[in-house]
Amino acid sequence: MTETVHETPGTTGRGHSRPPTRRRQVIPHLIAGVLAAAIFLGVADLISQLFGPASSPLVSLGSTIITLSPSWLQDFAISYFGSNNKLVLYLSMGVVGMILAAAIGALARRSLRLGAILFSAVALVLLIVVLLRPESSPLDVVPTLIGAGLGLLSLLLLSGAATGLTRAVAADRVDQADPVDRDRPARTRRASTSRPSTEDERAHSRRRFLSLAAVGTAVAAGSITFGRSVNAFGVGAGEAAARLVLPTPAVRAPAIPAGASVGVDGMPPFITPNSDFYRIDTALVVPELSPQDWTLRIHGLVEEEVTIDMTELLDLPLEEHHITLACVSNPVGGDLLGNATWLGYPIRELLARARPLGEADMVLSRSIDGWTASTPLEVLTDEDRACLLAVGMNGEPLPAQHGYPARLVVPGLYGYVSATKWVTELEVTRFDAETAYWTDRGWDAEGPILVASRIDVPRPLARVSSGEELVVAGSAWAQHEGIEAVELRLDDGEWESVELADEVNIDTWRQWRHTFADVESGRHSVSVRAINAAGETQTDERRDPIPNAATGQHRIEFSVE
Ligand SMILES: Nc1nc2c(c(=O)[nH]1)N[C@H]1C(S)=C(S)[C@@H](COP(=O)(O)O)O[C@H]1N2
Ligand SMILES: [Mo]
Repeated sequence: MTETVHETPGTTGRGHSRPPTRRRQVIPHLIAGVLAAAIFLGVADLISQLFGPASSPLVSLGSTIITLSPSWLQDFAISYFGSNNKLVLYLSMGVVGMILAAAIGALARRSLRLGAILFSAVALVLLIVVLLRPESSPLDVVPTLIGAGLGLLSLLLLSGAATGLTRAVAADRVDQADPVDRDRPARTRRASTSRPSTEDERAHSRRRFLSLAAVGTAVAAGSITFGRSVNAFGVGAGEAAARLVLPTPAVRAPAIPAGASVGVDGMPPFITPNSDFYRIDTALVVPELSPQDWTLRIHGLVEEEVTIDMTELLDLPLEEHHITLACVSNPVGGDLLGNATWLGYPIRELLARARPLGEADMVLSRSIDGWTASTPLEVLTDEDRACLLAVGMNGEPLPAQHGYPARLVVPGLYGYVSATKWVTELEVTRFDAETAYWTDRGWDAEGPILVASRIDVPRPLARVSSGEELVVAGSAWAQHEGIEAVELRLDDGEWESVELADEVNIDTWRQWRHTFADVESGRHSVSVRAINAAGETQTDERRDPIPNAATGQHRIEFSVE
């Protein structure tokens, strides 16, 4: 690789001569850059499975982006992409990464050394990102080093082959079709004054580039497919089930009565299956915590520090409760909430063992990956509230994404201030002494759930046949307060009270339905509002989720034809 690419014909700055050709000539170099980057990140992501999650440059970069993102961006990602927000993050990283890699490939065409230096600089930045992760250890640089080495080698090989390819093609074209180019300085004429390449030589350089690119594509695709990042999306519920055997509950939750569902097609089931349960957290890779290694430490403003392990926890009289979890970032009409039967031990009992001091007013729960939530002590010690240290969800051990092996579930508070997954620590403290992850990013420190409701049927913009009855159905929730009534309004008409499904308890959502007879043909809208057991009506004032939940009434449009 002695000649740099700008010395070859057809690539010097004659803007008018053959732009389409020049553009085509750059393509193999763009491919070289993208493949080299894909091999780098893919191989590192694959090897990272032998080390901790932070050892994958993709994971560490993604986690760093999440930590450094301004609050509005995180809020936007959660509200608009919901449980898919991590997929969107990876895809955006992929697009930006590809553009950067293609640019490095294009530069490597001008100067292979420059390309290699830029590639190494990016690798160095990623090494630093890996090292700066709180959960990484020095050994975690190994996958990035190996990946970067292979990526750099690929860049050199592929760029070299791409140069060979474009030179062979260009040399012919210059000699045969572009006499004007002959008056360029001698240095750049070298290739054009040489004899035209033979058909054989051209075929050879094409084969060389294509076979290298094919091998590169296979390595990149294979390592990405079996790498850590892709597999992090596939962690299922079944896997955890095999690793922990739940005891029989000492207190069973009452069976769900048939009347808890309104029985309308298109309504979500009253109990959300684990596989459909929304997932929101800052963990790009689900923390892996084995039940044998798990402990929960209760400390801080307590008379006695308490630590409990999984064997002890499973020996305690566990209780089952139906509780609907909700995310503060849920937009009006959104689906960032789910209802499950949780199995766990009352947190109040564990706190009673530690005996909080009189000045304490908050519990800062912390997960294995350092995320924190601030929950009022008063809520956690409430005799009438099933605040759980949960190990089971709908009859199974917690799925990995939902906090395996143990998490908190608190009726009546949004998840961000209470539902710590992979929980390992409860620090008894004060609101004026410490703040939690989202509080530091502008969200309310306490986060009680507001009364809310949603129309599930018909879907927005549905077409309903005239002559049939119009059935409208949905969900309403005001956890730990209870739903008193739900009202609907067709177009700008009067609010009408609708039929409620049976109340299972005040901690779960409640389904409702209504039938409108004789709705005229044409476009219509229907709005919903709920009233909680304290008599508060869901406001129609629209407000963003930050700092303590979106407000406004869900309204959908549909047409009768
Ligand atoms: N460790 C940890 N726990 C967490 C979070 C998190 O980012 N990290 N997010 C919280 C938020 S914002 C919500 S809404 C709930 C969601 O729980 P789920 O993913 O099981 O539905 O988990 C909470 N627990
Ligand atoms: Mo949330």
